[in-house]
Amino acid sequence: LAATWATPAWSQAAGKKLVIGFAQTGAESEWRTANTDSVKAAAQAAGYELKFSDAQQKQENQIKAIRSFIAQKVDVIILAPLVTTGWDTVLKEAKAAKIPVILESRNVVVKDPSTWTTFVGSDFVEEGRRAAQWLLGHTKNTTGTVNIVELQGTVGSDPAIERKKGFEEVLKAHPRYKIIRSQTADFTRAKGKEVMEAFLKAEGKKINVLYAHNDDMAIGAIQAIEEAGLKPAKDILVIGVDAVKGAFEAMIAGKMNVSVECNPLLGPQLMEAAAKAAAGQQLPRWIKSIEGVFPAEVAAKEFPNRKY
Ligand code: GZL
Repeated sequence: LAATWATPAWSQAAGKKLVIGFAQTGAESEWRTANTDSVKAAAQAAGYELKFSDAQQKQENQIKAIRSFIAQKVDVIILAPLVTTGWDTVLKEAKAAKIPVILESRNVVVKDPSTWTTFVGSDFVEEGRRAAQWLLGHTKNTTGTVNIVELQGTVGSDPAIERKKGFEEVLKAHPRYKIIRSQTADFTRAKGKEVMEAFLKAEGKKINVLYAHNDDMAIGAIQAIEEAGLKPAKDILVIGVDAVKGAFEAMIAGKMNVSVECNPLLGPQLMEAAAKAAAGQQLPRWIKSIEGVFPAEVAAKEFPNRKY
Protein backbone atom coordinates (compact mmCIF):
# COMPACT_ATOMS: atom_id res chain seq x y z
CA LEU A 1 0.00 0.00 0.00
CA ALA A 2 1.28 3.46 -0.75
CA ALA A 3 2.39 5.36 2.31
CA THR A 4 -0.24 7.85 3.43
CA TRP A 5 0.90 11.14 4.88
CA ALA A 6 -0.76 13.41 7.39
CA THR A 7 -2.10 16.41 5.47
CA PRO A 8 0.61 19.04 5.86
CA ALA A 9 -0.18 22.24 7.79
CA TRP A 10 -0.70 24.20 4.58
CA SER A 11 -3.52 23.37 2.21
CA GLN A 12 -4.19 24.13 -1.44
CA ALA A 13 -6.99 26.42 -0.18
CA ALA A 14 -4.32 28.58 1.41
CA GLY A 15 -2.94 28.89 -2.14
CA LYS A 16 0.57 28.22 -0.84
CA LYS A 17 2.98 27.67 -3.71
CA LEU A 18 4.23 24.05 -3.68
CA VAL A 19 7.97 23.90 -2.98
CA ILE A 20 9.74 20.83 -4.41
CA GLY A 21 13.34 19.72 -3.86
CA PHE A 22 14.72 17.72 -6.84
CA ALA A 23 17.90 15.68 -6.31
CA GLN A 24 18.99 14.80 -9.86
CA THR A 25 21.85 12.36 -10.64
CA GLY A 26 23.76 14.78 -12.88
CA ALA A 27 23.95 15.25 -16.67
CA GLU A 28 25.55 11.97 -17.76
CA SER A 29 23.46 11.39 -20.88
CA GLU A 30 21.10 12.93 -23.44
CA TRP A 31 18.36 11.08 -21.59
CA ARG A 32 19.22 12.78 -18.31
CA THR A 33 19.26 16.30 -19.74
CA ALA A 34 15.89 15.65 -21.41
CA ASN A 35 14.60 14.38 -18.06
CA THR A 36 15.85 17.48 -16.21
CA ASP A 37 14.33 19.79 -18.84
CA SER A 38 10.99 17.98 -18.56
CA VAL A 39 10.87 18.30 -14.76
CA LYS A 40 11.86 21.98 -14.80
CA ALA A 41 9.32 22.82 -17.50
CA ALA A 42 6.51 20.98 -15.73
CA ALA A 43 7.27 22.68 -12.40
CA GLN A 44 7.23 26.07 -14.09
CA ALA A 45 3.97 25.25 -15.89
CA ALA A 46 2.42 24.20 -12.56
CA GLY A 47 3.61 27.37 -10.83
CA TYR A 48 5.65 25.35 -8.31
CA GLU A 49 9.02 26.39 -6.87
CA LEU A 50 11.69 23.81 -7.83
CA LYS A 51 14.93 23.66 -5.85
CA PHE A 52 17.31 21.77 -8.20
CA SER A 53 20.48 19.88 -7.26
CA ASP A 54 22.88 18.26 -9.80
CA ALA A 55 24.84 15.60 -7.88
CA GLN A 56 27.44 15.07 -10.63
CA GLN A 57 27.02 11.29 -10.33
CA LYS A 58 27.88 11.24 -6.62
CA GLN A 59 25.43 9.65 -4.16
CA GLU A 60 26.86 11.65 -1.27
CA ASN A 61 25.89 14.85 -3.07
CA GLN A 62 22.33 13.57 -3.44
CA ILE A 63 22.19 12.75 0.27
CA LYS A 64 23.49 16.24 1.11
CA ALA A 65 20.85 17.77 -1.16
CA ILE A 66 18.06 15.80 0.51
CA ARG A 67 19.23 16.95 3.96
CA SER A 68 19.25 20.52 2.71
CA PHE A 69 15.72 20.16 1.34
CA ILE A 70 14.60 18.79 4.74
CA ALA A 71 16.23 21.74 6.51
CA GLN A 72 14.41 24.10 4.12
CA LYS A 73 11.15 22.30 4.92
CA VAL A 74 10.20 21.70 1.26
CA ASP A 75 6.76 20.18 0.68
CA VAL A 76 7.95 17.24 -1.47
CA ILE A 77 11.32 15.70 -2.42
CA ILE A 78 11.90 14.14 -5.85
CA LEU A 79 14.93 11.82 -5.98
CA ALA A 80 16.54 10.19 -9.05
CA PRO A 81 18.64 7.70 -7.03
CA LEU A 82 22.02 7.16 -8.68
CA VAL A 83 22.27 3.65 -7.22
CA THR A 84 19.78 1.35 -5.48
CA THR A 85 21.37 1.11 -2.00
CA GLY A 86 22.58 3.51 0.73
CA TRP A 87 19.32 5.47 1.14
CA ASP A 88 17.83 4.01 4.36
CA THR A 89 19.05 6.67 6.79
CA VAL A 90 18.30 9.80 4.78
CA LEU A 91 14.89 8.57 3.64
CA LYS A 92 14.02 7.89 7.30
CA GLU A 93 14.97 11.51 8.06
CA ALA A 94 12.61 12.70 5.30
CA LYS A 95 9.82 10.53 6.71
CA ALA A 96 10.44 11.86 10.22
CA ALA A 97 10.15 15.36 8.79
CA LYS A 98 6.84 14.31 7.16
CA ILE A 99 8.17 15.17 3.68
CA PRO A 100 6.99 12.71 1.00
CA VAL A 101 9.73 11.34 -1.28
CA ILE A 102 8.94 10.55 -4.91
CA LEU A 103 11.49 8.37 -6.79
CA GLU A 104 11.93 9.08 -10.48
CA SER A 105 13.87 7.32 -13.29
CA ARG A 106 15.46 4.76 -10.95
CA ASN A 107 14.28 2.78 -7.94
CA VAL A 108 15.89 1.96 -4.57
CA VAL A 109 16.26 -1.04 -2.24
CA VAL A 110 15.57 -0.01 1.39
CA LYS A 111 14.52 -1.90 4.54
CA ASP A 112 11.52 0.41 5.13
CA PRO A 113 9.68 0.94 1.81
CA SER A 114 7.25 3.31 3.52
CA THR A 115 10.07 5.91 3.41
CA TRP A 116 9.22 6.64 -0.23
CA THR A 117 5.77 7.25 -1.69
CA THR A 118 5.90 6.26 -5.37
CA PHE A 119 8.32 5.38 -8.19
CA VAL A 120 7.76 7.20 -11.49
CA GLY A 121 9.72 5.38 -14.20
CA SER A 122 10.14 2.50 -16.61
CA ASP A 123 10.14 -1.27 -16.35
CA PHE A 124 13.87 -1.77 -17.00
CA VAL A 125 13.65 -5.57 -16.96
CA GLU A 126 11.13 -5.35 -19.78
CA GLU A 127 13.45 -2.99 -21.67
CA GLY A 128 16.20 -5.64 -21.39
CA ARG A 129 13.80 -8.34 -22.59
CA ARG A 130 12.81 -6.18 -25.59
CA ALA A 131 16.48 -5.71 -26.54
CA ALA A 132 17.03 -9.49 -26.52
CA GLN A 133 13.76 -10.18 -28.33
CA TRP A 134 14.78 -7.77 -31.11
CA LEU A 135 18.16 -9.56 -31.40
CA LEU A 136 16.51 -13.00 -31.59
CA GLY A 137 14.16 -11.79 -34.33
CA HIS A 138 16.91 -10.05 -36.27
CA THR A 139 19.19 -13.13 -36.26
CA LYS A 140 16.56 -15.88 -36.56
CA ASN A 141 17.79 -16.93 -40.02
CA THR A 142 21.42 -17.28 -38.91
CA THR A 143 23.13 -20.29 -37.33
CA GLY A 144 26.19 -20.65 -35.09
CA THR A 145 27.39 -18.73 -32.06
CA VAL A 146 26.43 -15.08 -31.60
CA ASN A 147 29.10 -13.32 -29.53
CA ILE A 148 27.78 -10.32 -27.59
CA VAL A 149 29.66 -7.60 -25.73
CA GLU A 150 27.70 -5.59 -23.16
CA LEU A 151 28.26 -2.01 -21.99
CA GLN A 152 26.60 -1.79 -18.58
CA GLY A 153 25.22 1.42 -17.10
CA THR A 154 26.33 2.89 -13.76
CA VAL A 155 27.39 0.07 -11.40
CA GLY A 156 24.66 -0.62 -8.85
CA SER A 157 22.04 1.51 -10.61
CA ASP A 158 18.50 0.17 -11.03
CA PRO A 159 18.46 0.39 -14.88
CA ALA A 160 21.86 -1.30 -15.22
CA ILE A 161 20.92 -4.18 -12.89
CA GLU A 162 17.53 -4.72 -14.48
CA ARG A 163 18.40 -4.21 -18.17
CA LYS A 164 21.08 -6.88 -17.74
CA LYS A 165 18.60 -9.17 -15.96
CA GLY A 166 15.90 -8.85 -18.65
CA PHE A 167 18.36 -9.36 -21.53
CA GLU A 168 19.86 -12.48 -19.96
CA GLU A 169 16.44 -13.86 -18.96
CA VAL A 170 15.36 -14.01 -22.63
CA LEU A 171 18.69 -15.29 -23.97
CA LYS A 172 19.11 -18.08 -21.42
CA ALA A 173 16.74 -20.18 -23.55
CA HIS A 174 19.04 -19.64 -26.57
CA PRO A 175 22.53 -20.95 -25.65
CA ARG A 176 24.17 -19.98 -28.96
CA TYR A 177 23.92 -16.34 -27.81
CA LYS A 178 26.91 -15.69 -25.56
CA ILE A 179 27.85 -12.54 -23.65
CA ILE A 180 31.65 -12.76 -24.00
CA ARG A 181 32.51 -9.38 -22.35
CA SER A 182 30.48 -7.19 -20.00
CA GLN A 183 31.73 -4.01 -18.31
CA THR A 184 30.34 -0.70 -17.07
CA ALA A 185 30.79 2.47 -19.14
CA ASP A 186 28.73 4.53 -16.66
CA PHE A 187 26.02 5.59 -19.17
CA THR A 188 28.39 8.08 -20.89
CA ARG A 189 29.56 8.43 -24.52
CA ALA A 190 33.22 8.91 -23.52
CA LYS A 191 33.34 5.75 -21.41
CA GLY A 192 31.35 3.85 -24.01
CA LYS A 193 34.05 4.57 -26.59
CA GLU A 194 36.87 3.75 -24.17
CA VAL A 195 35.46 0.38 -23.06
CA MET A 196 34.47 -0.62 -26.61
CA GLU A 197 38.07 0.07 -27.71
CA ALA A 198 39.21 -2.37 -25.02
CA PHE A 199 36.63 -4.95 -26.10
CA LEU A 200 37.77 -4.64 -29.74
CA LYS A 201 41.43 -5.01 -28.75
CA ALA A 202 40.63 -8.14 -26.74
CA GLU A 203 38.08 -9.81 -28.99
CA GLY A 204 38.31 -8.04 -32.39
CA LYS A 205 36.33 -9.60 -35.21
CA LYS A 206 34.86 -12.24 -32.85
CA ILE A 207 32.31 -9.64 -31.71
CA ASN A 208 28.95 -9.94 -33.49
CA VAL A 209 26.73 -7.74 -31.29
CA LEU A 210 26.99 -4.77 -28.92
CA TYR A 211 24.26 -4.41 -26.28
CA ALA A 212 24.57 -1.01 -24.58
CA HIS A 213 22.35 -0.15 -21.57
CA ASN A 214 21.89 3.34 -23.05
CA ASP A 215 22.27 5.09 -26.42
CA ASP A 216 25.04 7.41 -25.20
CA MET A 217 27.38 4.47 -24.58
CA ALA A 218 26.33 2.94 -27.93
CA ILE A 219 27.16 6.20 -29.74
CA GLY A 220 30.59 6.31 -28.12
CA ALA A 221 31.13 2.66 -29.02
CA ILE A 222 30.17 3.34 -32.66
CA GLN A 223 33.15 5.71 -32.90
CA ALA A 224 35.44 2.96 -31.57
CA ILE A 225 34.03 0.42 -34.02
CA GLU A 226 34.65 2.78 -36.96
CA GLU A 227 38.16 3.64 -35.75
CA ALA A 228 38.86 -0.11 -35.69
CA GLY A 229 37.97 -0.20 -39.41
CA LEU A 230 34.70 -2.08 -38.85
CA LYS A 231 31.16 -1.12 -39.94
CA PRO A 232 28.77 -0.47 -37.02
CA ALA A 233 25.30 -2.05 -37.53
CA LYS A 234 26.80 -4.39 -40.17
CA ASP A 235 29.98 -6.07 -38.89
CA ILE A 236 28.75 -5.54 -35.32
CA LEU A 237 25.01 -5.16 -34.59
CA VAL A 238 24.41 -2.13 -32.30
CA ILE A 239 21.56 -2.25 -29.76
CA GLY A 240 20.86 0.74 -27.48
CA VAL A 241 18.23 1.82 -24.93
CA ASP A 242 16.54 5.24 -24.44
CA ALA A 243 15.65 6.17 -28.08
CA VAL A 244 17.22 9.64 -27.74
CA LYS A 245 17.88 11.95 -30.70
CA GLY A 246 21.47 10.71 -31.08
CA ALA A 247 20.20 7.16 -31.56
CA PHE A 248 17.78 8.21 -34.32
CA GLU A 249 20.60 10.10 -36.07
CA ALA A 250 22.87 7.03 -35.82
CA MET A 251 20.12 4.71 -37.14
CA ILE A 252 19.34 7.08 -40.03
CA ALA A 253 23.08 7.12 -40.83
CA GLY A 254 23.01 3.29 -40.93
CA LYS A 255 25.30 2.94 -37.87
CA MET A 256 22.85 1.57 -35.30
CA ASN A 257 20.21 -1.18 -35.57
CA VAL A 258 17.66 -0.49 -32.83
CA SER A 259 16.91 1.52 -29.71
CA VAL A 260 14.54 0.37 -26.97
CA GLU A 261 12.67 3.45 -25.77
CA CYS A 262 12.94 4.68 -22.18
CA ASN A 263 10.80 7.78 -21.75
CA PRO A 264 12.54 10.71 -19.93
CA LEU A 265 9.59 13.11 -20.20
CA LEU A 266 8.35 12.39 -16.67
CA GLY A 267 7.79 16.03 -15.61
CA PRO A 268 3.99 16.19 -15.87
CA GLN A 269 3.47 12.86 -14.05
CA LEU A 270 5.92 13.96 -11.35
CA MET A 271 4.16 17.29 -10.73
CA GLU A 272 0.78 15.56 -10.45
CA ALA A 273 2.23 12.99 -8.05
CA ALA A 274 3.93 15.73 -6.00
CA ALA A 275 0.69 17.69 -5.56
CA LYS A 276 -1.17 14.54 -4.50
CA ALA A 277 1.61 13.44 -2.13
CA ALA A 278 1.75 16.90 -0.54
CA ALA A 279 -2.01 16.76 -0.05
CA GLY A 280 -1.67 13.36 1.64
CA GLN A 281 -3.56 11.58 -1.12
CA GLN A 282 -3.01 7.88 -1.92
CA LEU A 283 -0.64 7.20 -4.83
CA PRO A 284 0.17 3.97 -6.72
CA ARG A 285 3.55 2.53 -5.70
CA TRP A 286 4.66 2.60 -9.38
CA ILE A 287 3.63 5.08 -12.07
CA LYS A 288 4.99 3.22 -15.10
CA SER A 289 6.23 4.91 -18.30
CA ILE A 290 4.66 3.98 -21.66
CA GLU A 291 7.33 3.16 -24.25
CA GLY A 292 8.14 1.15 -27.39
CA VAL A 293 11.01 -0.15 -29.56
CA PHE A 294 12.44 1.73 -32.57
CA PRO A 295 14.36 -0.35 -35.18
CA ALA A 296 16.41 1.49 -37.84
CA GLU A 297 13.77 0.67 -40.48
CA VAL A 298 11.33 3.16 -38.88
CA ALA A 299 13.86 5.75 -37.65
CA ALA A 300 13.55 8.25 -40.52
CA LYS A 301 9.74 8.17 -40.44
CA GLU A 302 9.58 8.45 -36.64
CA PHE A 303 12.29 11.09 -36.16
CA PRO A 304 10.07 14.16 -36.83
CA ASN A 305 7.65 12.97 -34.11
CA ARG A 306 10.28 12.64 -31.42
CA LYS A 307 10.08 15.02 -28.44
CA TYR A 308 13.56 14.40 -26.91
C1 GZL B 1 16.51 5.49 -17.00
C2 GZL B 1 17.65 6.38 -16.52
C3 GZL B 1 18.94 6.03 -17.22
C4 GZL B 1 18.92 6.22 -18.75
C5 GZL B 1 20.33 6.66 -18.99
O1 GZL B 1 15.35 5.77 -16.27
O2 GZL B 1 17.82 6.27 -15.12
O3 GZL B 1 19.95 6.92 -16.73
O4 GZL B 1 18.58 5.07 -19.46
C6 GZL B 1 20.49 7.65 -17.85
O5 GZL B 1 20.57 7.26 -20.24
O6 GZL B 1 21.81 8.02 -17.68
